[in-house]
Amino acid sequence: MNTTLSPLLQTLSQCLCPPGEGVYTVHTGRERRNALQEKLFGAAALANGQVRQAWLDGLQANLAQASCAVLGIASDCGGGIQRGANWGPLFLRSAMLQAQDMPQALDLGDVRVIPHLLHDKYLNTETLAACRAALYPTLSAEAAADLPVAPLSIAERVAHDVQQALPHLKLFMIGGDHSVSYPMVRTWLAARQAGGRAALIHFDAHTDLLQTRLGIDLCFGTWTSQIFPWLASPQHLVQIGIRASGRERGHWESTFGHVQYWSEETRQLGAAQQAAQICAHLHKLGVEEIYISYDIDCLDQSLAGATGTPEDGGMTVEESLQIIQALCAQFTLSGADIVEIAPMVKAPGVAQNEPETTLASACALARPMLQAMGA
Ligand SMILES: [Mn+2]
Repeated sequence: MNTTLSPLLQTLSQCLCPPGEGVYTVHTGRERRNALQEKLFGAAALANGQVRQAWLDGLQANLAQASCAVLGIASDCGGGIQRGANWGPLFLRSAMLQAQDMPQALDLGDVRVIPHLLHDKYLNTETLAACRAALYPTLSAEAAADLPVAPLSIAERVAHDVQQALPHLKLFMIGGDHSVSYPMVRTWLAARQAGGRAALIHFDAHTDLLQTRLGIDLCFGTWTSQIFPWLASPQHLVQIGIRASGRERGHWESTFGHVQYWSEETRQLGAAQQAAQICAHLHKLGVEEIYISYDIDCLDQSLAGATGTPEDGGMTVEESLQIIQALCAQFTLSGADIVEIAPMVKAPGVAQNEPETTLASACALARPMLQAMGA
């Protein structure tokens, strides 16, 4: 065993669980989890209760060589209109395993999620102690004292420790409501010391630029505004696909000083032209490396109805792919996520064939991103 990875493997074994277990369940929904784990670890491991050991063995054997890894964050505690994105990691993984031409990356597993928690900073001492005792029962209170308990805090610890031990390992995260992108992007940027070479590309129907929502500064509607302090300049954030906003584009751009491309503009301009414009903007800033955060509601609701806030007038999969492929050809994609897939949600008046339509769209978007990250 590679002993330099021992501390990281310990963090992962404490903070994560096997793929599909991020939604904590004793009974309800078990069959979906079992179907995924049977595909990943085999029927014998499942029947003999050896999934956890098989998962840990796989991490130990493959972590040092992997160039890209999948991480699930099955938390929708940061959502607020219609929950259900907690099932995104399980369903999208199953769809990706079924898609024949999907590149397969090492699966780190899921963040352990207490579904009532968001971030440790919102918790009092008693709750922190009680949740540490629940998540880390074999450790003394002293030994568990610095371990995180809420999903965003656990994700931040995992992303940080992965980055420290394996700086070349690129993470592809599956959410989760959009708040789960915050710890991933923040860690990704911190590792690059807010250098001017790193930019965040945010695909979404919504700006997610509120500074707080009902007093909460880390949630699906605010996470992007909280990223600004970590960017080299506001220009290092590019938002694409925006259309459902209480304010005009000019309001957001003048408030924050970044660039937005609304979906209407992309449609008029054409995706190829739009991609060229975005790439030119990034080249001018000296950007070399990008993180793509893709909220599935960037797509038109006919292509992604299984999500909390579907919107019409959105991008097509092909338009998105043209832009993603152009970006990946000209810049190093070193982190990415796809969030807000809520497979149990069926918005009224949206596509009939759900969640299959949304999952097929998400697979098509994930494919080039995983390829670009070396999966
Ligand atoms: Mn979003």
